[in-house]
Amino acid sequence: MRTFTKALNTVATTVALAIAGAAASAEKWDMPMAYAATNYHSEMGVVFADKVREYTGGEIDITVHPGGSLFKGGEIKRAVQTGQAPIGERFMSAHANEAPLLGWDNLPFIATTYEQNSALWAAAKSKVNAQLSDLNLVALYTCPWPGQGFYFNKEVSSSKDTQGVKFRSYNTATATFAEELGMIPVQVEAAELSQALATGVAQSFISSGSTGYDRKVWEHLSHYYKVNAWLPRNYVIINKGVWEGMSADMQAGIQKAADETGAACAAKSAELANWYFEQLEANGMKVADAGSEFLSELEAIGAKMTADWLAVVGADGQAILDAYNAN
Ligand code: PCA
Repeated sequence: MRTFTKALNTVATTVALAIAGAAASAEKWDMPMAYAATNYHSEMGVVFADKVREYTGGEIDITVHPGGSLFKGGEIKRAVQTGQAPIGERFMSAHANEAPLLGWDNLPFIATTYEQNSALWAAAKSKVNAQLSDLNLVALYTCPWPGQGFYFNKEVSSSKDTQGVKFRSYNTATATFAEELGMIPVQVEAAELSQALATGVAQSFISSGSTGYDRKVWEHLSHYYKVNAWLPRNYVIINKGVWEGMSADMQAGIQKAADETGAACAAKSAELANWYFEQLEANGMKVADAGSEFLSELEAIGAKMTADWLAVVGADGQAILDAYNAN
């Protein structure tokens, strides 16, 4: 009996040690994300982490840090490039100031529906990946925001109403857009948007219903004009050295998690797009299509911005648009 108990104890100890061993050898990754914890992008980040744990047999254990809490939105790319964080999530076209090609999804009125946006992504993907490789990054999945429109604190029917308005931009392209409308841009992270509106740093911005909802902008603003100017994407990026240092099996597990999460995230975005508008309305905002005069001004500015982007990016940019238009 005593021997049997002893044997059992030995087995138990061995099992416990094996479990402890697996846990100790699990690699822990911090994943900074830029947007609100309750936003679907961040919730999908958690889904991704869970899938990675599952598909790598527990070997990679990702902790998600949403809302710019570990690194601010503007710092995430550098953190991943330099390996301060192995992996992170950010808004792709925020990086177009350094690598203009990454503004492919920020071209006004080129792809204004989810379907068109995914066709444009299919046309852009290999060029984007080549660009990212030069930046020491690999994209694991991308996920679109709903269509972009304008928030104001008053009725706006043309650029006559936008002169001198302080505008929160989220990248270079949106700053240019604002300037063309006579507005004064200042770049502010989504995480700091409520404060910027409360203190009068900004009186207007372009975004989806999603960010207006997350930041409760009805406390400061009154009108949303639907434009669907573009559907920009967030992406989850991993340090290239970390990625290349992994076994093919681990890479396959992570890529499977990424593919599934990217698809689920895009579906969630489409599912929520109108719901966000309903929430803005329920909280007292007037949500309407942009008027025809305003819209035609926006389209003229958009055409100029696309031409400018092509001039800067060159043949690779033209190849993306040609491939997209060939469909
Ligand atoms: N929300 C983000 C980017 C695009 C969007 O819809 C923001 O406003 O920062």
